[in-house]
Formats: sequence, structure tokens, C-alpha cells
Amino acid sequence: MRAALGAGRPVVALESTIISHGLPRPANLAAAREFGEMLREAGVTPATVAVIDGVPKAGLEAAELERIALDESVIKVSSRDLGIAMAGKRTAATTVAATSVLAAKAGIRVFATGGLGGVHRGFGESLDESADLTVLSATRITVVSAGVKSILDIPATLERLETLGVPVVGFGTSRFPAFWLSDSGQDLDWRADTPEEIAGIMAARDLLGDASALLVANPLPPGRQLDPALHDRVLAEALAASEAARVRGKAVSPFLLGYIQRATGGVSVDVNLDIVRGNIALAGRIATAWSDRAAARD
Ligand code: PSU
Ligand code: MN
Repeated sequence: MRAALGAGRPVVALESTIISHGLPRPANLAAAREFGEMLREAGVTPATVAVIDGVPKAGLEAAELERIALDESVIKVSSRDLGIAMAGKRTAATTVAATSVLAAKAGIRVFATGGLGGVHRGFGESLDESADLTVLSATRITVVSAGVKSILDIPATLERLETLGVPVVGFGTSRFPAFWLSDSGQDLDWRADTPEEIAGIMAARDLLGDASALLVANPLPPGRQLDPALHDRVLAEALAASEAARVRGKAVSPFLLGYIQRATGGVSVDVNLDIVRGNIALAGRIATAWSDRAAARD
């Protein structure tokens, strides 16, 4: 990773909570390996971010990746937890917030995830808003995401991104995706159709000294989305179950995702994998366009 960055070659950061808490074992390990392999085949260096025995890392050894995927004692950490996990020599998977902080510190400019956290439904009562949003407001990184999941309040999440100064650009679309669904029904102000356009936006923001993240919203093609009727039914059940079980704090997203995985008989997982693959492929192209741009300047 360090050698690639030093030589100006493309690098893409990958999140680890999606592996430890977002996908079921043991399929998650095969997926984690495949994600890295996809990038290597595209000539891009993958850097999965995690904390291993208290050491924050961008780029994991094979055995470390295996631990994140298979060891049930691995915890989920957001940015605020990083120092505590380090001091306590913990092994932890990083959320979008924590991954962004560590990747930016390592000098990585592009990060692929599945979907970010956001404003939860019922925010008025729970005040549950992911730290992903506030961290992205102050972290210079380009994040490729299939929008946010419909377990969240999507319009409120977009409003918060606006307030926080995080621009959202649809890739090949003017609509914000809803993760398993290609279109949340929410319009976006900006659209780009090539990785070079995204690299151009990154360069312009650098000129301004803009230190917030750029969010690239990358939908699944409609033909590969989760069946909307199945989606709506299972989502309603999951939200009701979470309410009944009084799930709170950082347990909320893993609870809802686990429920939806079981209730769709794993179909949601297949769609989830497709989404992450699509985001990784696009992030690889953006990172490549970014390093080509730098090389052309030199
Ligand atoms: N949303 C998903 N899948 C996930 C997550 C969110 O659809 O795996 C994970 C990501 O790591 C995200 C984190 O950064 O949950 C947000 O958690 P919280 O809402 O507790 O901040
Ligand atoms: Mn939360």
C-alpha cells in the first residue's frame, strides 16, 4: 500500500465492518478476499482498514483479514472508539467513519463501501444519526456508496449531508440509490458519467482546500435490484422487530441487516454482494483516473 501510494499508483480503501458485521459468516471471508482480488486484477492496490491488536492498519495480511471475517470477538468501532481500541490492544472492524479517518491519514483518496450510515427513522425520538455523516464533513476522501439503506430515513440523511457540506454526485444517475433498490425516489443536484469527471471534481475541491468528503452514489442496475415488493414487506417487519426488541446504539444497523438477511433467505446478501462489487469496480476506476491525472501533471 505504502509503495503504491509513494509511486502514485491507484489505491482503494475498503471498510471492514461490512465484513465482520454486515455479511454472514463464512461467506464474508470469501467476499473479503474477492473484493481485494477484484482490485488487484484491475491494477489497483486494495487497503482494507481495521485495528489489529491495537494497531490501526490500512492494508491487511491474509491472516488478519481472516480474523476480521471469522473471529466473533471482533468489535465494531466508529471514529470516536479508535483511540480506546488502540490503547486496549483490541481487534476491531472499522465503520465508514473510522475507515475514512484512517484511510485519509494514510494518504488514500478513494474508498469503496456498500452503504453508509445515516439518519435513522424515528430520529426525533432516538437522536440516532451515524457518525459517518459528521466524520465525512471533515475528512478529505471520495467515498463510493450505493446511497444508504432504506432502513434509514433517506430524505433526512440527504438533508444532513447538505448541512454538513458533503456533496453527493450520482454516477450515471440523477437519483439517490437506496442500496438494495436502485432508486430512492430522491433527486440529486449533480451527476457524473465518467471516472475522469469525478477525478476532476476531486482536483477542483483540492484547489479550494475543501476538506470534506465527496460522496459518489452508485446504483445497482434496476434489473439486479432486490424485488421492491419483497423489500418493502421485509423492511417493515425488520423495523417492527427492532422496535419490539428495543435495540439501541451501534447494534441497530447489524440487527436490521441480520433480520433482513434471514427474512429474505439470503437473497438480500446476494444483492448486497453485487452492490459492493459494483462500488469497488467504480472506486478502482476513479482511483486510476486520479493517479493518471497526477501523472499527466508531473
Ligand atoms: N449500513 C449498512 N451496512 C453496514 C453498515 C451500515 O448497510 O455494514 C455499517 C457501516 O460500517 C457503517 C456503520 O459505517 O454500519 C454505521 O453504523 P452506525 O449507524 O452505528 O454509525
Ligand atoms: Mn447509530
